[in-house]
Amino acid sequence: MRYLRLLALLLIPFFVMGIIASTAAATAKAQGKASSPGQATNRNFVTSMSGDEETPPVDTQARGVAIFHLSPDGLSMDYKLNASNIISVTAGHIHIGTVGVPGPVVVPLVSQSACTFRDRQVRCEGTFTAANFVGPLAGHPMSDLIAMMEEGRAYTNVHTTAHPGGEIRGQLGRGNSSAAANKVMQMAKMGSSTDAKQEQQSCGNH
Ligand SMILES: [Cu+2]
Repeated sequence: MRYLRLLALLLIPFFVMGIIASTAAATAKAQGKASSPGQATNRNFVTSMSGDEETPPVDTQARGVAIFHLSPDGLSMDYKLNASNIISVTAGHIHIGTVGVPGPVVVPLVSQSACTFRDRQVRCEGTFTAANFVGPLAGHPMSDLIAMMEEGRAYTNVHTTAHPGGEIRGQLGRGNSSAAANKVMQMAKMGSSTDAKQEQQSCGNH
């Protein structure tokens, strides 16, 4: 329960964005049906990060969440990344790699301009496009990243001075997204009844 409470605290700032995102996603979904059936249907990606998912696993109390929302035109991605119980954060990324497999960095998420660092916490917020892709994704379109995120071939992580290879990690993917999204919804129920109602409605659309 302590972990859940911590997660709830981490997640509360995401709810507003989540509601906007789910509304936008529902709208886009409705529009997408009529116009372009080949369009990606997943517009929201959520993952929770812990030391257990790192390779090799890291024994740490640090936890984090990352939420991504694809723009209606499919070209840019808004994200939020929060982590707590963490010190000396050096970097945070989207990497390519399936569960249990480390892989190359493709999108940097943590920077001085995108993040605020304080009191064992880091909070980041930003937007990226395909122009920000690095490593093996450089020069590729956003749709390639979406495919990787949907197919469980991408993860987020946060690096620290103590764990340069990554202290916490969370796999992105359909299974993980819905598991994490369910957690978000549970937190929403605990945190605010209004938020919970809206979250539940949007969850019913999936
Ligand atoms: Cu990384």
